[in-house]
Amino acid sequence: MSHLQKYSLVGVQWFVVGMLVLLIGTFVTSSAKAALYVDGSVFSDDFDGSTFSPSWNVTVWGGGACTVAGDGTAIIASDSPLSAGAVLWSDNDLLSGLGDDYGFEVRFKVGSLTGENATRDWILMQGRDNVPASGDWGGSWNVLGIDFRLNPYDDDHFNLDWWGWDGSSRIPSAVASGLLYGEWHTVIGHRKTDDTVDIYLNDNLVGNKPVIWDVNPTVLMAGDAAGGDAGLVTYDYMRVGSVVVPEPSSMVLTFLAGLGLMAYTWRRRK
Ligand SMILES: [Ca+2]
Ligand SMILES: [Ca+2]
Repeated sequence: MSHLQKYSLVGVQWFVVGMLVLLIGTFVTSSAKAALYVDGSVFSDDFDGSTFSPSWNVTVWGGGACTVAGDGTAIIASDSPLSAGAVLWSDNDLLSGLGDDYGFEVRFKVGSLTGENATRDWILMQGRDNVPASGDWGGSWNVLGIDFRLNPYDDDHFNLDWWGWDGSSRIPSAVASGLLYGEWHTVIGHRKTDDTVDIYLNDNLVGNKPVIWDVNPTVLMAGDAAGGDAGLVTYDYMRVGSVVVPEPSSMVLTFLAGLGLMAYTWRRRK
């Protein structure tokens, strides 16, 4: 083998090693990005089985319905008329003792949404201080901590909003616009020690809001509680607990493994 052929072969080997390291690094980086999640240590419901978790109270009226579909999902429906209602709300102390670093996560799919006005919106996942009594939304209650809402955008899309009607004609603010009906979406709210909430939509950070009233909630709630809206939303799961943030250590390990591989190749060549 001539010197020229030998050097050419060495070049190919280094190129292959370099490409391998690059590929593995890219794979690890992309999979690490998707790993942010809420562990469900405070509350978790995957809607398996045929009945709701005993932590939920179910209230429907005017033709609304809350059902466990038997395929690991829950369906909350108030398609028609607008005056129909359907809500899940937890026992009053479900979320007691959350501390100042916790998260909410929900995976859901929207079938339809109708809103009569800007203040009437679908409650995707919300914190409260209490729910007075079954079917009675008057009395003393407050939206606290975190409040994700859904509103219609056009025939095929909806908006993810923050902090909707709370007894004072509050208009929710849009966090993300133009989400597709019929597709699964995952929303995470990470309440941090700086008293703000990082909002993630499908693994992307899309907003940061102050903790509502700077107070932690004790009640969890979801659905249509208003006369001026309607909809059909399928829930895959809801979780409350610690936010697990991906660690960069896997990147470092990949880099070290790449270095080791190169050193081994170099030693064999000598
Ligand atoms: Ca309604
Ligand atoms: Ca599920």
